[in-house]
Amino acid sequence: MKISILIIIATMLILPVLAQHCGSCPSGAGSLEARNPNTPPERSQIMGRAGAAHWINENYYISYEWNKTPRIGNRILLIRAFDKNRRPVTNLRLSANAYMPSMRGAHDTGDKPMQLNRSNRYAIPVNFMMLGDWEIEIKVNSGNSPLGKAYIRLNI
Ligand SMILES: [Cu+2]
Repeated sequence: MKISILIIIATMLILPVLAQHCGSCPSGAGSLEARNPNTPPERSQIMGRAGAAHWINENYYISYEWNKTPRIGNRILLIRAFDKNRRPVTNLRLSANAYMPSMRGAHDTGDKPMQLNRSNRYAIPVNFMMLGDWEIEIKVNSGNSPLGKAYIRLNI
């Protein structure tokens, strides 16, 4: 009897702590890293929702947005990069490859450099020519050193 009460009390104390992590962040390990870059457990490479911070390594994070809601047709993928002090970073090199995971090879764009635009966003056009599952693989490099990859998954 006493033990079960202790368990209930312990659960009540732990639950709010767990809920904090999931309150306003996307699912996956990436969301935890966004809050605490010093203790990365397993680094998910799948990015969460648009606008959310996604840590590439312990020093840099990126966030993405689309110029318009992705549907059939051309869209522009825009990515901003920041250092761990939340300062915008423009000296990294980003590249992107867009493809349909269920149709690999059919219309992969290939790994293409993203262009830094005047609003300090790395930009690349993506042509969604078919309904279905899409994925964009983003590579982040500092000079010639790869820092990490990130993946945007979506359904058109
Ligand atoms: Cu296709």
